[in-house]
Amino acid sequence: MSQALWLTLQALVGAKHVQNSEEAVAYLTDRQGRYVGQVIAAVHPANTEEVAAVVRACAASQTPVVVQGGNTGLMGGATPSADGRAVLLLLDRMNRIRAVDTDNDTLTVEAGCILQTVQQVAREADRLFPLSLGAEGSCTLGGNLGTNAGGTAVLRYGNARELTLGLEVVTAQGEIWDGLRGLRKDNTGYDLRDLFIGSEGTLGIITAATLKLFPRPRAQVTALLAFDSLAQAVALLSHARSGFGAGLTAFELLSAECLALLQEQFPEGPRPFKGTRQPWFALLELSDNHSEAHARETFEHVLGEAFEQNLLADALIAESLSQSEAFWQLRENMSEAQKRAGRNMKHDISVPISRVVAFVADTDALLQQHFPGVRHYTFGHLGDGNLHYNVAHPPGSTVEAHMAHYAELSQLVHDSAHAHGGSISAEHGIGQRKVDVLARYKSPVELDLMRRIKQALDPHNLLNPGKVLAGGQA
Ligand code: S2G
Ligand code: ZN
Repeated sequence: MSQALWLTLQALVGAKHVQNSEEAVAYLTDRQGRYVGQVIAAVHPANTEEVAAVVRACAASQTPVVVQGGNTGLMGGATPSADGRAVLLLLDRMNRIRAVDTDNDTLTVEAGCILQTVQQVAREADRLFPLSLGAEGSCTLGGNLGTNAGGTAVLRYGNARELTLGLEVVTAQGEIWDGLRGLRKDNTGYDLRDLFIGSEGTLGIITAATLKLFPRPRAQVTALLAFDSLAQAVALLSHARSGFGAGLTAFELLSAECLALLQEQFPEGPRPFKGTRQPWFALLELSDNHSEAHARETFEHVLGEAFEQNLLADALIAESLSQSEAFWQLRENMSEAQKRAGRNMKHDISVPISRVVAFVADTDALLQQHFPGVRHYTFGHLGDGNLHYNVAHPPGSTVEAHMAHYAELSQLVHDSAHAHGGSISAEHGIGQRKVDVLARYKSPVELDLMRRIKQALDPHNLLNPGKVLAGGQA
């Protein structure tokens, strides 16, 4: 069967665009090296019609299809299983910019476009496409939409879902849904677009999207702030929200341990607040549509009030673009800094902002009680209530010994987030990493509704089986 399918796939996309597992090895391991898959074939279709034809051929032979963008995900959502039954669909050749409409402020791109390219195309049209995250140099728009990616500008612009107006999707049956409408208002039946976004390739294959474009800010002011407590940082966030309004673009938290790790792993990087003992820091950014002078005046006014109200301990305002970029580089180096220091237990939780302080205090205490000495690296998108609550091995222990407790320790973290009214996955999705724990935090009604949607759209469980919802592997 797989030989016949192999030949069919070659006929559909061209022999040189069909690879076996050995040739496709680079695509078969997830970014963190946790999952290794096997495939019947890895195919690189040139366009949506070829994607649809490949899906129809796989459906005819009941062959699972796993779609992959830039392979930058952290939950193993785009890695096929080791049973070798699936076809891996790689959208790297589908990277066309289909339309730029500055009057409608929309941009239509194919799923294989690298996020950084989409940002660049928007810039060249004197617009902003605001989705921004550490992996933007290699992640693709399709993957961003598949996981409803967040990143550092959610505070002002929202997740990938809020940035998307239309979609083109290939269904599990190999039909093409052309929903590439650039409409900001369209109330005509169920919202299929928002259903497919965030479904991680399990309901349909996103092949193109019509995205919102925004005015490019005339000026931005970035500062690195120091706090005597997390509660003070949360209070400052609230003050900045009311002072900056929609101009508040980012509020990224870093613990002192994170700052120390960054300086240890990137000794050539900036060493802000050298010698101070504050436990918490944050990167604050204001975007302004008037002028540099207006931005600066607003920023200094709001910060002056904050100092008067003792809402922060210290502030470094970037005096130049390069200093602002250095502050951002500090934040974006967090992933690499952790990687250089050795694997740790990553958590991508969200809680209501009003519960952040309690969540961190309770969970830190809980972990120290059960796993004395573990090291906390807590950072992330405080403005969205989304923390990367990462935990590294205690001094004197090893990564292997520490990671052996992943399930137990992560359950404590996830239970704590749940107890504080939060989520076990704020932006990274479920993938295969969290499939087995999802049922612990979702009601039977919610799980059953999701299963019924999956059953309706992909009754043979051929699209990315084993991801998001438990059941079946591919
Ligand atoms: C970020 C990266 C994941 C991690 O930097 O915002 O999404 O925990 C994270 O390193
Ligand atoms: Zn993040």
